[in-house]
Amino acid sequence: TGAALMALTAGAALAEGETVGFSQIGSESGWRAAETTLTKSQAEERGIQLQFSDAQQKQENQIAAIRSFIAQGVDAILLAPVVATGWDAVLEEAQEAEIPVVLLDRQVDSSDELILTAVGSNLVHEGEVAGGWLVNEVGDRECRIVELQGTTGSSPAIDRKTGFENAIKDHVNLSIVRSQTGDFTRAQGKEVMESFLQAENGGKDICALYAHNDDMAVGAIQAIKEAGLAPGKDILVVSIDGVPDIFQAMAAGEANATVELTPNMAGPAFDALAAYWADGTMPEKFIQTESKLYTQADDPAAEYEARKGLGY
Ligand code: GZL
Repeated sequence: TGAALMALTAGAALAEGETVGFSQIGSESGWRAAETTLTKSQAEERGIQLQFSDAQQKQENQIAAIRSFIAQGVDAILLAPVVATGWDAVLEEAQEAEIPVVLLDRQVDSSDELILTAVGSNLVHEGEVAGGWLVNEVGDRECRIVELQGTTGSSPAIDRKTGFENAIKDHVNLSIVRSQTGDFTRAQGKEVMESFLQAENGGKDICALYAHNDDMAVGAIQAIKEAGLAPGKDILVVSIDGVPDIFQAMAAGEANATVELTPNMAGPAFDALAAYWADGTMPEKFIQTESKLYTQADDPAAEYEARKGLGY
């Protein structure tokens, strides 16, 4: 919850003088911006020198940044991998240089021998929670669903789709009739939703939108309104992240449910690194953050207040 996020610095393990390179995907969503803000503030709190690189959502820029961190001889590398494949070579180079790599918020297909640990949510579970909410909400009613997928080839796009499909597979009245990537951004979420609305009888044949993140849902909500329909009523809206703007939409009755993803991935990452630097303590290979469902019944206006200004 918002309060938990505010307790970030409680018990922050110090690591005076260490230098960490952070290869961040970009700033494609409000959630990503919050993760960057919190990583920088956590580094500050702990006396860590952070070298920050924004890859503009391009894997080649991330690989170049990691190589430059290796050349600099940093004490650790944080990597939020834009896609799941293509990391073996550069992760082997980091291992050769004996620089520990910690993954944030997304997974890679490479062997986990090549990373110190990965901090993130159970992405399949998030999709299952979102799908489970919709199953309960519609009951036996026929429900044609459109899906806005995250960045193609990213672990959240793959796993959130799997989880949602797991949740609805035994309910023949629910079906995904259109599914396309909106690349986790508001602009593309709006654009793709406009095409879904046109293709589905002006949106009259759409019962629900499942968006892999809130930013695409917020863009889609705009498109639904411009099509003369009521988001949250004519078309149910369920998404993932828990950014302030989705709570604002919920409070206005324009969105129905979100699965919260904490943007504080750096806290657990820096804690694991502090222990590793101190005495070689090896963390678990996956440090899971919690996923919590919020609906209109959970005082969305208060949740908005608790999160706004946290760097989203
Ligand atoms: C999920 C994370 C996703 C967020 C999006 O762990 O990688 O990336 O859900 C962001 O908002 O673009």
